[in-house]
Amino acid sequence: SPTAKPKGDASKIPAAANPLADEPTKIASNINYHANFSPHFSPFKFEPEQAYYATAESVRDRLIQQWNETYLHFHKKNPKQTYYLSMEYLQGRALTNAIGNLNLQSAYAEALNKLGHELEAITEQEKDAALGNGGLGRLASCFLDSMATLNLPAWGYGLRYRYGLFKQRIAKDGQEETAEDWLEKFSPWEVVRHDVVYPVRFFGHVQVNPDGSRKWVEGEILQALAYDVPIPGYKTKNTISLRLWEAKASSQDFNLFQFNDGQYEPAAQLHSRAQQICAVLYPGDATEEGKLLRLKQQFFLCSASLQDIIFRFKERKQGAQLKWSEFPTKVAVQMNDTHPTLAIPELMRLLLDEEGLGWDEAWDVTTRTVAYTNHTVLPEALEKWSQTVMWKLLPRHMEIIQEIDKRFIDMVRATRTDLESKIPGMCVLDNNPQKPVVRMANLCVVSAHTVNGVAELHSDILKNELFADYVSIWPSKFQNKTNGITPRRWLKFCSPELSNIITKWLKTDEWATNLDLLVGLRKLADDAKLQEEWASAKMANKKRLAQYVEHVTGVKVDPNSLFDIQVKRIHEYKRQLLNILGAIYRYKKLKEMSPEERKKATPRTVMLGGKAFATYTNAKRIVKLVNDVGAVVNTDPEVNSYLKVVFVPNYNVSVAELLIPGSELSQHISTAGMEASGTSNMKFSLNGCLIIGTLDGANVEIREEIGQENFFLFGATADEVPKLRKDRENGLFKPDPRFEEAKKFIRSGAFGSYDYNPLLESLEGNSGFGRADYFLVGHDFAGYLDAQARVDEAYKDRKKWLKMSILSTAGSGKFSSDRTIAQYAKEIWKIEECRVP
Ligand code: NBG
Repeated sequence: SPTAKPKGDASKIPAAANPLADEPTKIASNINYHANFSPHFSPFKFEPEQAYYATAESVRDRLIQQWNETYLHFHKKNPKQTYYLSMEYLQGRALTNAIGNLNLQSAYAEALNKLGHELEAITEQEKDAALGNGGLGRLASCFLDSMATLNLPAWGYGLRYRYGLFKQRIAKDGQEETAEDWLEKFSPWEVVRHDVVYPVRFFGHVQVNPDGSRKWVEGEILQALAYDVPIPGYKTKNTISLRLWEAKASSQDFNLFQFNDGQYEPAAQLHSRAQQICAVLYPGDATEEGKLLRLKQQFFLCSASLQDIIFRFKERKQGAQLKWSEFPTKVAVQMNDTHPTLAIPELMRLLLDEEGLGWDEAWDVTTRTVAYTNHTVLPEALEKWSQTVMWKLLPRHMEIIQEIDKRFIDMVRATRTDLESKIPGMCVLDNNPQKPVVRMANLCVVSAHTVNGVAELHSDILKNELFADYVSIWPSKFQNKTNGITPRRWLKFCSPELSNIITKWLKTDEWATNLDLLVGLRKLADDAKLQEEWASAKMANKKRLAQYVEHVTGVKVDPNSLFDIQVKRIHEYKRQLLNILGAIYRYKKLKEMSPEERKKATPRTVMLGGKAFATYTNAKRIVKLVNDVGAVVNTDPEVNSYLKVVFVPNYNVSVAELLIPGSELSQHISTAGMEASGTSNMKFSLNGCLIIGTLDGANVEIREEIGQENFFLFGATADEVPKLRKDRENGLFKPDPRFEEAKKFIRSGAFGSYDYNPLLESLEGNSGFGRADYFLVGHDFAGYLDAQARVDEAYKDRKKWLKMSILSTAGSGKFSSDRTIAQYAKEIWKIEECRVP
């Protein structure tokens, strides 16, 4: 068992390299080998940190072995392969996942015991790889896990940011950000490929050759160097790659003459500019510099990846004649949102200018290769790049984009006169002289063979609203692919207690790769014995979480209270404000009750967590408010056994792995129509947590799957939202008195003297969008409180609650990312399994 107390002594275990060791004694020797001979630490120390690195390296040995076999197998079979292009991956920790996928959990636990360590403590040493912001990045990581597990020929490409998503600390004035140094020592999970290097150009100009062909020349050239992170599939040999690019300058770019002359900084100018490219994830883009850097990052990813893809296409021809028309039968490129849109003009440029294809042929190849996933309809998140900046940085690409746009407009004029008036909104370039921009989503829709949304409701909104005009031209281009999550990380490994119970009652552990099997729990949901086991697993997870909460916040929470959790990026549309206003109202009512009345209340622990973008002022005010409310409520002896409000700092993948298994209720309460899908809703539901939520994103489908009687629904629907907003602007909205009461309570100074007026005004007068309560917190408040009252009632009936909890898990089969990825493979990429024998 992984929790057996360590009794071993590393000095008694011989050090021997053996990457394929799979029984405890040999694994221990292999770990010891790394502890002694890897060049990172002094050999005489074997503290948990060294033990972690040595353990990780021993696992990596095996993964490299499997990675090599997989690469060779793909090379030999030469199947069509998918390349997933994403600016973000939220990988989290890798050790538990890797040994779990390799099915070596107990062997490693025992090996570490022999060496005097405990696996659980060792895994805690690992830093989170947070190369992403939120759901979009975590989705990409779940997808990689499923691609490997389904034995698909598929890879991910991304950037190797030096600093990932910032670390969040809660100080007196609210959130503070510090750099997250995930590479501080080194990452044992990456393998640098010194032989995989491509030049990437910026700036320069277009040169016209005597034969009329065009070429992008001069400017500055940086080198893209590949780092491979091996991604093991679950119970399969297939191990795929997440290839991350790092920017470097070459040695010729170092001006030795200048350096010897004492001009140290100019001498290494290009080196320092190269370092900037991959320095941080999503740098703030409020400044011109910031924008240019972000655009450089995007192009860097696209150019390096496409050169690598083309290289592999040629390599795998193995002497046969090169036929470009076959490229789309070997290559599928998936663009994760518009961030990698430059893959389109870059592929066109490589085909036109480097490979000498004609426009029609190059366009045919490109459009049959690329597909686009949209992840948001929020206008401020739809990328638009300044044409001026683009002309400067990527002059040849701008020529190509202009030509794509011109041909699109010509085609519409020639075939669809009825759409003439729609052209200004549909075309790629917005030539408004004040602010000429390139609309990246339009470029994607015009060029991709398939466009998909990430939940049914979201895909419908794309088809009926955002992209409606294109649908009439290309009706079959648009698809839905409801998001999913990997059941390995998000149930099997993060909640072994619950997993074991599920395996025991279903009499199989196959649910980990065939999540639909969970439906077998439905007929058992009333079983008193199962309910008791279920409750005890939940309690164990709640206790573990309570310990963690106390450790990071100092607040003691009662595992017997209802654990109510909302964790996600802080954003007004996600409505953490609705949650905290509800908690404030609850607090006020508890205060007003007599001690007798209070005894009837359902005790709650409300936990919130999430990072606010550093320059998003209202989001930061919300963080501050939650913390201020917590400070008052948690120290109020009259009510604090009935209500606690905790802000869990620095929410990330590892923290999620603790929170989700310990949750009983979670909040997914965005304004309907605004959350494209949500994926944590799926993780909570899979872990037997009930949802209070709106009819938004994937909530709609979750509710369908688990049954409406097991879902606490409230709020306006997406259809109703536009009219409600109008009514609100026209002064037709009558707020529920409870809403007024909660706001007034804040204004009374009950939670301190911080100026909450700007935040409260966003619910009344002018919000950041120039419209009153754009997110309809006021409108939905009453329904929200009523739904919460239903939660309180339901929780009092323990049997009923446990049944609902079991039914949540039972109904979550659809939300496996294995299902999602199988659909992408079949319906968009047209790729097939390629299993390593
Ligand atoms: C996010 C949506 C989420 C969705 C994830 C993954 C962006 C641009 N979009 O609702 O807000 O779950 O993408 O699809 O980050």
